[in-house]
Amino acid sequence: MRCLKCGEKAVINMRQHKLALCSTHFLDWVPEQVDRAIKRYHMFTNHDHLLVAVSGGKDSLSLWDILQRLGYSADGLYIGLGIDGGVDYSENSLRYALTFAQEHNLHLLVKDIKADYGETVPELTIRTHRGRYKPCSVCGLAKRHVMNLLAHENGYTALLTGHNLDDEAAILFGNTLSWVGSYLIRQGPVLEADRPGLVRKVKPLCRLYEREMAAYALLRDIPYIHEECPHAEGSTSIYYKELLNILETDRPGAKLSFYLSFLQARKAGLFSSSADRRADLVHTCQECGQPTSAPGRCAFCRMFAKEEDRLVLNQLDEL
Ligand code: Q46
Ligand code: ZN
Ligand code: ZN
Repeated sequence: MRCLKCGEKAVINMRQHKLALCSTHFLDWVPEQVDRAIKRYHMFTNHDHLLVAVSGGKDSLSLWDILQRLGYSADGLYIGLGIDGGVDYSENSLRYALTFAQEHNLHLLVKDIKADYGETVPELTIRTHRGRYKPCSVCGLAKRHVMNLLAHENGYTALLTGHNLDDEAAILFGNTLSWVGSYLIRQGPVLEADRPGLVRKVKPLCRLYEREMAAYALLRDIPYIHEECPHAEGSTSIYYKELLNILETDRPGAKLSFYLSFLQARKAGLFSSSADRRADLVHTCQECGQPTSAPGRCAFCRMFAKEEDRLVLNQLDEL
């Protein structure tokens, strides 16, 4: 297979675009696609103060690399979740994030959940009602909270995550299977900061396939953590990705069109904004000051409430 642009040997064939490219042209094509998405969805401009959520994986590190190549200046944020899983997962992923930051002369903020709030994600999972059997639910809540809090406190105007098309299509598939209107209305490349205290969240890689991001990291020689989080094993999102991959094999472009058609339908008003549960974020957490849906403490602060408070909250939970 030959590169469509120069005739050299192709390193990747993207059937959904009917496009085969050599290494040089592929490494130019990826940032072009990202820049196009940034502009098409009005994600941010050079005047924004950008913070990239960096996990040490291929997507977030590649995103940071692409932003630098495109001339955007962005800081990174690594959140230590305290996940070991027999593979030192959090420690190793931090190492990759730090190495990348040092090599590229970038600024990385590091926040550790245990050091700052007293418990790791696995410890919280065992203790809390929310976490019982579901580390990802505790983890997701903690990550969203800490990311927003830090971005807000430090004056960042956009928070960037490395979600790729496979991630987005799998989330969309899950939300569609259960028709969760409040999630569907909010899914997209940009989540506006439409409440005081929230920072706008954007996903510049949302149109790029996972395999394209893996190829990019490999060809750019970006060292990253190859292991999946040990808690991801057996997750529904991985199952949905596998299902969508079967579909994609038979019908190249199916994932992309599933996602893009959804965005079009949403733009055309197919989903009612009355389903947006963020409209309920009218209260301010008495502990951390972030927006929340009920008076008193937000879900995150309740999760980390002191022992005596926990007893009361657990009793309330059980009512
Ligand atoms: S890190 Fe956290 Fe993921 Fe691990 S515990 Fe689940 S949510 S799988 S992206
Ligand atoms: Zn070429
Ligand atoms: Zn709070």
